[in-house]
Amino acid sequence: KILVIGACGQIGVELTLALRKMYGDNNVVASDLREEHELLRGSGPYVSLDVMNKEMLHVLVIRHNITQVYLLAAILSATGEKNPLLAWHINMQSLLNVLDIAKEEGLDKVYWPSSIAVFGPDSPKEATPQHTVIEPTTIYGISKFAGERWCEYYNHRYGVDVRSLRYPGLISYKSAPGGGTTDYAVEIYHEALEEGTYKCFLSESTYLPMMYMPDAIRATIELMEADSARISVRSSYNLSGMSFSPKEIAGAIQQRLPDFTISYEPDYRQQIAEGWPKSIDDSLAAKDWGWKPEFDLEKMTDDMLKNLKVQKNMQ
Ligand code: VAH
Repeated sequence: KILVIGACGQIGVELTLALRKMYGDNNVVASDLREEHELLRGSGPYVSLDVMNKEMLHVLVIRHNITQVYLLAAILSATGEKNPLLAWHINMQSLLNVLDIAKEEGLDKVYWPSSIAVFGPDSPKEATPQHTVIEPTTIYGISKFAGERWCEYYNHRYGVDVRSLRYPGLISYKSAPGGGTTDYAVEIYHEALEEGTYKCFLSESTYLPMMYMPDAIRATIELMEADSARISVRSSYNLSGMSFSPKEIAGAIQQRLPDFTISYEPDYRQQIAEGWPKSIDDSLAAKDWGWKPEFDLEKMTDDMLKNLKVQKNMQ
């Protein structure tokens, strides 16, 4: 059975639904600190879990016959800068709890997301390679890079089959983003429909690596389904979907909603974004397990606006 930790988060909701579709509702136990997300209600078993409580997690793994864990609970980049020590503690201890229980219980597989936030100002900005200078400058990025090192250590030393992806900024309509620097790319679609205008907290030409959630979910499942012998990276794979700037996503929206307007008021998140790559080289993911994104900015914008209109009961 699969346990999803952080199942009510932006990735967790969609990953839980996708895993339930693939493996059967009752074979995927969803858990979170928060109460069950409305989209999950009635779709399968749900338990309240604080992943920082190792004993509670261990009991849950045994009681539910868990064989795989997807750990999605984390404090993201923008929130992390407001409380660095808490972000470090939560992001690291949650991972160490899961890795150690995976080792003790001989779990089949563990999934844990890293992020393009591991790269810092000194990493190459374009087509950032899998192996390069990595000096993260946010606590979120530092915790993700340290977590990658722990994943590789538990794999090499104890044989834990842990797999990871360095997600770009993720865009989705089913669940809200959780306090990241790339959240503007989700907010802009909601505001375009509700207000007709959006005040962007990044400057207009801030290029960032991004991905539509359906691609991110498919990448996660394809990685986890791949034959273990094909996995050559046990820290975390670079993963790429598309890259765009606020100006470009605003332009794509204006093509569909001509009256939409955007203004720019960069805040503290501008500096975080400027430390990250503009684009990512994910050729190793393509080579090892056949990764190929399907959504570009145009296709994503059509899908986001179509689904948000339904969600907001608009024509
Ligand atoms: C964040 N959405 O902004 C996350 C992600 C690459 C960005 O890690 O913190």
